[in-house]
Amino acid sequence: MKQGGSDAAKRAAGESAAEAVEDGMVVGLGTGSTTAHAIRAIGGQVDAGIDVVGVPTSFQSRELAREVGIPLSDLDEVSVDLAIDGADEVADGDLIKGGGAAHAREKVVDASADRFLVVADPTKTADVLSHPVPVEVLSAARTTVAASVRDLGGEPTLRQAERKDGPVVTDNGNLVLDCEFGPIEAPGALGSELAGLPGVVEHGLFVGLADAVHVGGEDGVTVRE
Ligand code: ABF
Repeated sequence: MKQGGSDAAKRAAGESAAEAVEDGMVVGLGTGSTTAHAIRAIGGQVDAGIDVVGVPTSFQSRELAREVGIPLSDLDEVSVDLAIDGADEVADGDLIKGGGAAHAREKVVDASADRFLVVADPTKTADVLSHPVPVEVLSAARTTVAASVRDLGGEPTLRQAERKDGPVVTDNGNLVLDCEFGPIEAPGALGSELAGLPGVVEHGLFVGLADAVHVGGEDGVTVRE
């Protein structure tokens, strides 16, 4: 995951996107350190009296939202007006996500939202997507999916836990293959190929889903619609 961005840039992006939250909204709460700034800002809005319900995308975002006092629900009960979420890489509004292994739930929530805002620092932006694509797979499918990824021209690596004592296991109980494809000139086509492989739960290519990208920087925030 690209993590070179400053905390100030991440904060600027997160707080900028949180300004789009309005009284009465249901807000999708993404995952990662940039979105965490948005969640804290929304918590401040709740403290100030705004009526908001959050739909978390991960254990991490659920815990933070609880900590800052955002009432929570899920997609069985509510529909999302606005989702705010981070990315590992952004190019022309398309994203690679999943550095936190939460991209399956993130995609469900982000894609369901009436409006989806991406929050990022300048180190995440690129002309062409080229970050490894995280692919969440059923444990039983890790070898067959890895072979299919190689057939598609990619190089898969099973994501290991930071302590190196075993693989990363997602909130859904699955494994993650980080798939290096080099520059991805046709992310929609690659996403369709990956989605069609038996045993793939979800991949981290988010194509055509974002409505705007808030990029924080030294001189303020640039919003790319
Ligand atoms: C989630 O967190 C992911 O989909 C993405 O991989 C990551 C971004 O984290 P950060 O904002 O900490 O760079 O949004």
